[in-house]
Amino acid sequence: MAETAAPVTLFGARYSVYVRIVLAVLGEKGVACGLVPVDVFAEDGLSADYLSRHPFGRIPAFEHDGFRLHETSAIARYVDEAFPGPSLQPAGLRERARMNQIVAMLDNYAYRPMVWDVYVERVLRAAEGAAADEARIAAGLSQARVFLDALAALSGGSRRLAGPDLSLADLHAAPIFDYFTQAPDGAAMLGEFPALGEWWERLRTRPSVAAALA
Ligand SMILES: N[C@@H](CCC(=O)N[C@@H](CS)C(=O)NCC(=O)O)C(=O)O
Repeated sequence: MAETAAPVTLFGARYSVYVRIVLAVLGEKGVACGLVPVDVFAEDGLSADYLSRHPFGRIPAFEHDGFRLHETSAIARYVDEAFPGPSLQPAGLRERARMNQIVAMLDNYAYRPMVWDVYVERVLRAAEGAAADEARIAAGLSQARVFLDALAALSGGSRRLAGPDLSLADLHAAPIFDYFTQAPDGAAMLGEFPALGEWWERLRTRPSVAAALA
């Protein structure tokens, strides 16, 4: 049995969507963690020590009381179950399946188009003084619309994405929506989904989320 008071360490960088998801979950459970900086985009590559924690060379990696883990959704579920406080996973079988479905949709159909195709091309490229790839933005927006249509249908205007209570689905979505809505095209598209827009306004100021996104 893991010792919940044992130190929690996260390896990664604060700009990372996936690091931010884990920070939000830790914040929600009131768990302090140390963040060891790892820059996956460093020119000299990743250290052998880091690759022993994460053989796929992504961030984050996680350690608690000697237990090492990578893959954000596994880390999030572990943190939720290892530490006290309100559960971030619905008790009902089907509600929990719905939450897991939304998390998988975020990983597979939202992260790349909403963050890399829309945010990086529209916001980051401009900050770098580089030209945006408009075709990539258009393709990303088109995939984002499919995702938002599906998400709106599944969440059905409920207070949170997977029902009335905050869950891992909301915390998994937050950094992706934060980056997406920094692009004017992204914010305008979310405006076409009023229930999701209200959900996002409620979520973004929640202390655990605001701290993770800071
Ligand atoms: N499946 C991984 C994905 C993590 C991931 O893609 N992290 C990004 C940063 S947000 C990364 O490490 N990117 C580096 C790369 O793509 O080379 C997880 O769930 O943790």
